[in-house]
Amino acid sequence: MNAAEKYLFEVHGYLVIEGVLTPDEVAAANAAIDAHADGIGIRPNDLAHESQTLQGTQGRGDLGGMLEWEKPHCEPFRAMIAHEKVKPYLEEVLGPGFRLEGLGIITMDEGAEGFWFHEGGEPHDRSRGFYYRNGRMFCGMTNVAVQLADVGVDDGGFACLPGSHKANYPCPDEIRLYEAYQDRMVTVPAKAGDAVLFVETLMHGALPWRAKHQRRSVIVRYNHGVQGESLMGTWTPPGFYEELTEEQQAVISAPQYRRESKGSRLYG
Ligand SMILES: O=C(O)CCC(=O)C(=O)O
Repeated sequence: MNAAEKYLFEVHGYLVIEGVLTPDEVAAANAAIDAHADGIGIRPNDLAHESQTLQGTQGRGDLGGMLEWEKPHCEPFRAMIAHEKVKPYLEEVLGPGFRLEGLGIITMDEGAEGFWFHEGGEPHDRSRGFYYRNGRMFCGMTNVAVQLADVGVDDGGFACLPGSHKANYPCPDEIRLYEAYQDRMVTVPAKAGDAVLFVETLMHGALPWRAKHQRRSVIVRYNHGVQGESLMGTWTPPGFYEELTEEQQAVISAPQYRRESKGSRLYG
């Protein structure tokens, strides 16, 4: 993560990482989704809430379970969880030993409804925090949205209020519902293969999808190494654990504490 990227991520709460996947890798992921398309669950138009501006003619689609799909279809998604082009960014914002919280695919066909703007730092949720201290950023849940289809300027899809990860006042409902100050929200144009890195505490949602082609976005969720948001009782490895590389295994291991500070020779 270079100095310009760090600056922009700290100020805005998100960043586009270009060219994470090659065209062949995008094609393999899309072929895997096509083969599992009957598993896409279309939501019952429940994400726009009562917003008049986020309404759509149909719900968005959700698809999961990709890490357990049969080979070769699980492979493009297993390759995403500890991707060498993304790891340096996650290490910078989450620290060493960052963990995977989960991943899922969002699909939107033309006319699909948007998603009300949620998160935004208020109320404060310690698993979704963001702060800067001792010369570096510390993030709670952080997402990498790998785009499997182009997102044009007017297509809709993921949108956010830049800088809202540092908000303190409660956000008025008319802003969350995209009924006021709409020009303050930004969508994030990207090419298939690019990834949008964003901290979950950034206020974000989605605008209705306007493009003819299907939106496909793989949301890969991470947290720092000591956070296990949904873990209770004993951690057990998933059935496919032994098929993963060491780096992939590391991101799905149990939460663990790793000392980061080298500020004093006593910590050396
Ligand atoms: O990309 C989107 O459609 C919204 C995703 C979202 O709200 C989330 O990941 O929490």
